[in-house]
Amino acid sequence: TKLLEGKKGLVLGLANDRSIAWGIAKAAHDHGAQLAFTYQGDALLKRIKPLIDTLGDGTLLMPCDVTRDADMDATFQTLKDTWGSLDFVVHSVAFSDKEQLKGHYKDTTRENFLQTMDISVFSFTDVAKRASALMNDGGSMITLTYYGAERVMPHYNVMGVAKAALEASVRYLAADLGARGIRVNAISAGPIKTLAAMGIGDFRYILKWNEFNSPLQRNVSIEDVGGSGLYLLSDLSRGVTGEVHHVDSGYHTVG
Ligand code: 0WD
Repeated sequence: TKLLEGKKGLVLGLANDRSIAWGIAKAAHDHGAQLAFTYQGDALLKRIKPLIDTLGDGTLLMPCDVTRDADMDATFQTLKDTWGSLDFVVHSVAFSDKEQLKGHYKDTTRENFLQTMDISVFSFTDVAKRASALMNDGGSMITLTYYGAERVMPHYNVMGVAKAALEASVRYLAADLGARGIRVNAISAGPIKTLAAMGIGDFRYILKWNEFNSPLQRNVSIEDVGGSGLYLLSDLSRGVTGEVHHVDSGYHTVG
């Protein structure tokens, strides 16, 4: 059976075929979902258009920098005009100056702290508010987080602080939207070699460390995250909200 047949979902944060967003989008598409994607700027369009084309007709593609209200307004207006309603959201967006994803957390600047929080935390709250307005029959929203929210990880710094705030937002949003049958959860993914991850200091070492030390003795793939994303987006997880679900080969149990 197709778990998302007849459902319509918005995916934010697709940069290329290594993106976690792509792993989740593929799983959702395989299970019958109709998808809309946003991309951050024209530079990304060239890379993601061929990916989107593999999903067939009816897929929407819209430019959207999540820090710009005008872009967010336009994105949700298009969704409203084209689809009229929405069933799920995948938020897979984060950013911090890579000069500050190494060295010490204490050296984070005010400017980068605020930008990191704006793109990586507030954007999910903003999207949740706007998307929930289009969810007439319940819904499911997921965002992506990392273990650096719970424990100090080398070089993760301000992004760890942002992910802690993101995880807290998941709980508050779950409480705000639960009465309408809208569920809000996070996936805490293990390290995966993506564009964003390559900006983190010593990332290759972190990958090796997780591979050797996690219970499953391997790193996770975007397909692994896709499977768990599918569960959280579908009715299989209808009793689950406000949860941070670890898809990390079990690393959080030992690390
Ligand atoms: O190890 C990893 N890769 C993990 C990633 C482990 C655990 C969690 N995550 C999280 C990330 O923090 C992020 O929230 O998963 C999410 C997706 O990240 P990804 O798939 O690892 O990375 P990537 O493919 O680069 O997608 C993130 C995208 C950006 O890519 P770049 O590399 O260009 O920064 O987020 C988008 C952008 O496309 N993005 C924005 N989108 C709209 N407006 C903005 C913005 N202002 N800034 C970044």
